Amino acid sequence: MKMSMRMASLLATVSFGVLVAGQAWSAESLQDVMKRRGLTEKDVLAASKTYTPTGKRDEFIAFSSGGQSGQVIIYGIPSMRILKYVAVFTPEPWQGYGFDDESKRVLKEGSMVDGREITFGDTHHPAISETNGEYDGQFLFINDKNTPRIAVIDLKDFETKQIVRNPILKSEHGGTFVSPNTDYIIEAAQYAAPLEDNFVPLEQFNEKYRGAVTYWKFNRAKGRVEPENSFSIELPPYSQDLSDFGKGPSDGFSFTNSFCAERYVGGIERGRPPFEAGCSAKDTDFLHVVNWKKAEELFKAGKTKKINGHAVIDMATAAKEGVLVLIPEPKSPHGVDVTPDGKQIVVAGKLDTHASVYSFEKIQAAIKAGKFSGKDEYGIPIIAMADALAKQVEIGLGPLHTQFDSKPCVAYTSVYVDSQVAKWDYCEGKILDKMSVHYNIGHLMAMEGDSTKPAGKYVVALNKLAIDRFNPVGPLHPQNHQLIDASNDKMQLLYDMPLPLGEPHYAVAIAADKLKPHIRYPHGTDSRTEEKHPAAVRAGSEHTDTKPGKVEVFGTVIRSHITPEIIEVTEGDEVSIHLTNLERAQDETHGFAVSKHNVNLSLEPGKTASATFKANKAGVYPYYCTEFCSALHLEMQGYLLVKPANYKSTGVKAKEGVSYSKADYDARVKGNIDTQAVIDSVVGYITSVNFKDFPQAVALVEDATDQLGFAKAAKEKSEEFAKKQDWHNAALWAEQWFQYQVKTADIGLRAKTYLEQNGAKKVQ
Ligand code: RUQ
Ligand code: CUA
Repeated sequence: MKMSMRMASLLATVSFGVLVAGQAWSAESLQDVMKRRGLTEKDVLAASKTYTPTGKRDEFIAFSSGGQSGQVIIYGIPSMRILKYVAVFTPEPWQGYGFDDESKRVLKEGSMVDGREITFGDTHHPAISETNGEYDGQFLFINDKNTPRIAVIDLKDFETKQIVRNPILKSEHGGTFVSPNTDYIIEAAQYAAPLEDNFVPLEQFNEKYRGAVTYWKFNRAKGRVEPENSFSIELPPYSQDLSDFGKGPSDGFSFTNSFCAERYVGGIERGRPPFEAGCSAKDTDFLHVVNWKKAEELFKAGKTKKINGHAVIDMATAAKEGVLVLIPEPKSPHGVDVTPDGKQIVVAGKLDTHASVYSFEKIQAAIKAGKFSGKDEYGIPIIAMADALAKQVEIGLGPLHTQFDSKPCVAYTSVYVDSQVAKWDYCEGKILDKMSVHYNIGHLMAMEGDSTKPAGKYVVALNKLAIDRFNPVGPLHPQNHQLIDASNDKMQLLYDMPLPLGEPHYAVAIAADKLKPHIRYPHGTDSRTEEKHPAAVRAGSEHTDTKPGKVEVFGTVIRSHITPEIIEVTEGDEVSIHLTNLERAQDETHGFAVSKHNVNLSLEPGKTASATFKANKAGVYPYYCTEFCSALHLEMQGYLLVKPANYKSTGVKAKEGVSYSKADYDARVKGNIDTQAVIDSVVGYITSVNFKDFPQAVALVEDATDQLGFAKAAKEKSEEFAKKQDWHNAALWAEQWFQYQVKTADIGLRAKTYLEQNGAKKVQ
């Protein structure tokens, strides 16, 4: 009776990973459902283009700015299922970001400003690393508009590895954009300010306030930005906006537009009309054309000055050496987007109904011929608009950003005021289709739509307002990303996805098969340095170092216990807990949280992470695993005992809650022998097939073998106690032996199911 219950519990446990989906079909027909839910045929067609059955994957993966959340949002296309938020500029407890020592170091690189800790970021433009102008899926970069800085995310594990603060900007917007081989990442200023960190009165705006564009050098092999090899170009105080790198024929150049070339300074309380009036008064602003290859030469030749330790090419040098020219562009432009062939540059203006298409060939010809219409007040040569423009196309009210299709000459432009996406031909200069979106679209994203090889198929409208699209959740509404089928001549709206985490500005989407992330780390990895963690340990070598005032724990986690289970320290000690997750199986993450100490680690398979804190108050603090990792997840627990400074043990002996007899011991052993038979049959199956050809199964088998080894050690301990006729401890160790068996069987059965479902073959 007892035994069968234990077997039942074993089977209940192991069925965790083995459930095969197979719900019965309801009796309703498609017509019934359409009628009941009020769906049209068009709705059902749209649903069938985005619905992704369980177990099926998406074709594209989108990386969206998380706006004010300071994070990156990742979702799949066409399912629009959110897959992850990557913590970047803001602490995020689930990933342990800003809670473990390792990520705190990354976050601190960019968060300490003049003694103030910045825990907010305003992300705008993500960029995927490129090789020859095509997305390569290795790295993602993103900027913070508010505290100018950029971050590097490694797409091997989707973690933020580096944050670099801009040493001269006080505000930025036009980042991040990568050069065709990701040698440089652009970060361009927005609101002009002195490049030094001092106070300068606004009355000296024209003379002392400046914009700039920074070219961050990226070292691909190291996966890090190199500030010492990076430089900036000083720019006039024109409120620079978005930027883009040239490609193909325009490789070596970059383009940055601007929106307040009037250099107007508002001040409502000083009786002046607001910024919005003065900044939109003139008919044109300036497109900045930068020969960055030439600028790089100047930088390498030392023709720079240092501001806050950072190399800056001043405007006079930039103008004299032909690094910088200006071209008028219509009224308050926003997006500047280079066509996939690199021959043209599309600029769209918020207050102009046209998209202006500039010809790079014409720009080059004007520069070569020295054909300038004059200079601006800072001595920078200006090319007349007519000498650079290829055409202007009437798009609608408030065109903003442009993305490109896989079909030649086809572009999509977001139209903010009209709340539309316009599909148009930039070679012929004609509109092909228009579609309404909901509402007030900012950026839009085509698949790989700013690379040299756009993939077509879908466009996503990143709408600024949702208004009435979703169930109301209070005055603050989610954002609305709308998926559009762009594979036919006419665009079709497929799906509305609410995004409730900040206001995403730009997003980029890459073919999913270009991403090859790890499923586990090599044992004991510090994920932020990507090196072996100095505090990593293996099973059996866990230990604690106690020095006056400092306790350091070197522990492990594995289903379903934390080693150590009791940590004793003295009030006032600094405590560092380093934990290594010994698991190799996919998705076997453990968490680690300590009551009342603001500690939460995320320990993915193979990772080592640390928490350092002050145990400043005597007391009893439970700690536990925060990921539901196994049937005995709740038992994955322990105690941090913080003893008062001069605590003396009272010598009290613990009384057990329950005590076990020889009969209990015998029953457990009998059950364990039966369980072993189950395990043997699973092992028999696995070794009878070619499991070694399946890396995922191999990882599971390795984990199962570990657990079986632990089972053996627990069995030996139980037998030792039995020899001494200490039946209580013998029964407890026999129980632990069983627990290891359960885990072995659980992992083994997952491997078996995986092998069966993936066509493993019998071997002789
Ligand atoms: S944007 S406001 Cu890219 Cu249109 Cu940031
Ligand atoms: Cu480990 Cu829950």
